[in-house]
Amino acid sequence: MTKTAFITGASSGIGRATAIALAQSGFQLVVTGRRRERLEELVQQVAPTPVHILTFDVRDRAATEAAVAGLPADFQDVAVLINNAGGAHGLAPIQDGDPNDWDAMLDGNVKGLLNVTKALLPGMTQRNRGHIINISSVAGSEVYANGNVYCASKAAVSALTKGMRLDLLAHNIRVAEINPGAVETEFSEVRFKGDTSRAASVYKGFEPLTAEDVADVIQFMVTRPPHVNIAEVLLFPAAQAAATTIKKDL
Ligand code: 8X3
Repeated sequence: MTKTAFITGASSGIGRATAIALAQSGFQLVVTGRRRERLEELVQQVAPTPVHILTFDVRDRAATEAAVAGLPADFQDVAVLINNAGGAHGLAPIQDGDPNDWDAMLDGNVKGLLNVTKALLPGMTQRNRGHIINISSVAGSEVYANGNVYCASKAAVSALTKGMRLDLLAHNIRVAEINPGAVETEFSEVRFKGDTSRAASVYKGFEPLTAEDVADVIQFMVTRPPHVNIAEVLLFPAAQAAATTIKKDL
């Protein structure tokens, strides 16, 4: 039977690239996001892979539960969950931080991941099978100046990954995290609220990872045999040695 992968935040970046990679590996997909048009384009791109689109905000627990409860029968047995939705909002000293940005990061990156996971776990625990990949970040293990709440949200994702792995062991559910460094996606545009030149400057002078580079590794992680769990991956571009140590030729 075709396995189903459920990918949050699939309308762009790492989520979208992962959806394409997993379709190539023979998975059928549930793709979620807030931008239906973008998800419909993705469906065209991966045709003839069967895809079910869900548009809901992971921060809305009731909407998340309703979306998962309403999955068509063919898509209900989710084998792989990619918790990708999330992002950074602002990059400012804590004293200048906008509490609305803090809410967006803590509600989206942390509680959103919990909402989606909670909705899918009854099926996985009943089946005694599942594989969950959380997209965390180098920011989950390294705090950098002005990263404060974003780093805290990713530290929470990394802690939750370890906690989930312990708690779900009894149900044969593999839980893992991938922690990318600099990946050129819409990440910085969102962080800098649409300031495209500031966003572009983050990736100037070196070759950052692409969303496809990250998706390649996720594809490898989820296609290992059932007795193998690649529990943690720290993925940097070759020019990066730590969160804020990047060799740039400017
Ligand atoms: C994205 C990488 O270094 O901007 O999580 O935190 S970083």
